Amino acid sequence: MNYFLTTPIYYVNANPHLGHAYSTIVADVMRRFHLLDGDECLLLTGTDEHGDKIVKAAEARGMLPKSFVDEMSGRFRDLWPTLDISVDRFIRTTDKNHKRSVQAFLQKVHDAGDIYFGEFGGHYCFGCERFYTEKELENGLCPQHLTRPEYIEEKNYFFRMSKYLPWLKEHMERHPDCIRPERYRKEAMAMVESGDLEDLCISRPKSRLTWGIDLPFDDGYVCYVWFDALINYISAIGWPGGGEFDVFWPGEHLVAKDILKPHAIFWPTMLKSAGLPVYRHLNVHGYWLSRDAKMSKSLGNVVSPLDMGRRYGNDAFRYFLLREMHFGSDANFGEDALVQRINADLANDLGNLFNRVLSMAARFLGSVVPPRGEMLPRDTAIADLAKESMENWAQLFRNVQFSQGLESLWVLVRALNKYTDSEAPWALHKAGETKRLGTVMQVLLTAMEKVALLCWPVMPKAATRMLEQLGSRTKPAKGTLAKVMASFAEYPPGTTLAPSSNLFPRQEAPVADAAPAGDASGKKGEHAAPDAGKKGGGQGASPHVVPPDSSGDGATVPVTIEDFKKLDIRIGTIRAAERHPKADRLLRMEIDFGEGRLRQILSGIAEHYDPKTLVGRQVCALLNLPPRKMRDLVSEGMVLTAEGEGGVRLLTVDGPVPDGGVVA
Ligand code: ME8
Repeated sequence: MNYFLTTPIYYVNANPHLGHAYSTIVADVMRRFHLLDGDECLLLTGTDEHGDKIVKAAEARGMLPKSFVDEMSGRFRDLWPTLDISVDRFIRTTDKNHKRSVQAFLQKVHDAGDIYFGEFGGHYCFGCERFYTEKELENGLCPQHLTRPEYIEEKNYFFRMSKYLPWLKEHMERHPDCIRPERYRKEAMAMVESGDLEDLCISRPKSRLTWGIDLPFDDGYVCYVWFDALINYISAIGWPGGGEFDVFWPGEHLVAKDILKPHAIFWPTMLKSAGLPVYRHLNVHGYWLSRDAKMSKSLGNVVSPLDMGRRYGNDAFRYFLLREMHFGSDANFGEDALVQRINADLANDLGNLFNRVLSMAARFLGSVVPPRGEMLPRDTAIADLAKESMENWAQLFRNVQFSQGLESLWVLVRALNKYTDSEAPWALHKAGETKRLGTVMQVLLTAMEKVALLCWPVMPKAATRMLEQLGSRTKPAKGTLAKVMASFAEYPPGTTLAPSSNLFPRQEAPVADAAPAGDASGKKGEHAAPDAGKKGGGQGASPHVVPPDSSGDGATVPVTIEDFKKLDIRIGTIRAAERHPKADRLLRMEIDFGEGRLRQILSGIAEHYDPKTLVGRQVCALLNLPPRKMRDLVSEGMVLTAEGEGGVRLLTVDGPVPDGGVVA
């Protein structure tokens, strides 16, 4: 199938911010997903360069509109590749071809008898570039910009939009998924049914504004910026005149709810009047909020997408945006939440899976994939789960439910970590059960290759690295999804694997970010805190010293010496150590802190240390934590560790210290 997707074309009156980046990243994710799904894809974005507010912004910079829009448009165009977004077409409304299309469109609608000349007065918001009715204003202010609109009265051209409203109503009824999620179709339907919609004023007299496209039938007027802008979706693919238009139209659009009305009401009626088919889907997302207010240029509370991409890596940033926002609802942007997601989902779940499996393959198999032996029911259960999880993922991505789609993929990631725990390849290796070890590693690698491919739409670079680390021959390309979903075949024996993997280093919490995370519709706290029981943080497991972060700015949370003194960190000697009988990753230690008794401490270091080698060693531990039960055993503190190249290492002292010695 041919798949044509558009983002809004962004106003060039200010720099791109997180909201623009989100829409364009989502569009890139959808394009990549459809490519894997076998579609011929075309992604269009661009800039909206006409209208009053662009002129005002240019004046404020002391520039002519043309040089101003040239510079600003370039900022948008150049940003997308730096966020790993692959754009196929970039349109500017000042392009000659676009102007020609707009004039052809206007003429067509005029010829159809759908444009008339009349007098009009209304409340005009320069920010929105549109008239508001009294009813639409909130306390006399524009609901988007919270500014007072200007009352303007003038003679103008009008598009007979009201003529097409009964048709539009029927169209929306006949195509229940034309606007999704459903709540926005309902909202659009309510607008149509309200009886408040009037004909659309589509011109501005040149006496007031010259920065626009001339009306073909009256050179005293320029075209209203929204009428001009919407036509970009077809001018960019060659309308009128065939070419890509014939191949790719009807396409689908992606917008935020701020511009629902022009896309749900103006645009389909314009297309109908011009005798053109309506888009397939209008996909509408919510707002990124910053401290509970819509992030917007005019409110000045914006987050720079480039900063976030640089600080945390594009893949992690993109993952966060797609996972955190339930498509259609609002979400608060918080750097704290971003760090939590990176640590929980990417470092603890996905990154850990790759690192432990590849490290074990290096240690036990010389990084060469062995053949697969007999599949036991617990192995086929993983194959079944992989199939189910991939099918759910694909269905949810098709329906623009990205957060849920990622969650269904993570069901598999987490199951693979559990499978590793329960099959304990290290124990199989020790017991010399080579065949079974081969099968377990095979199951893991086959499933991990699928996970890597499915990560590609959201995290293209990390997914490519994962596939490389797996020595995979699978390439993310047109139609790959069907091949990967078709079977759970043996992973090619003899493949050489990377010896280890460090895809997503753990991140530290940002310095000061009070913004709460979660869904602004009220569903807060959706993001999981790093799960102490799984690995990593938390008492009894190991709080790792974070390895130096190449992408980060090295920021830490400042504390006072008083804060530090609250921590009771001491040196003790390990008197006994053994594996936790019920948790493969945990070791149980009895440690002497000179208290006249031994303390039991559990730590998630079983993969990295043979318990026998630990007895007699001195370690550092944090003691004043409340006791915590982990798989039936109580841990009375937490030994400190650091994450090194070859795995987790215990913190110790470089000479003997009396047990109970205070770390200060
Ligand atoms: O409206 N959260 O341009 P625009 C999520 N030129 N998305 C956001 C956002 C936020 N806080 N802020 C902006 C225009 N966006 C017109 C469009 S289309 C024919 C003409 C994104 O620069 C979102 O996609 O104001 C929203 O719809 C768009 O930017 C508005 O961009």
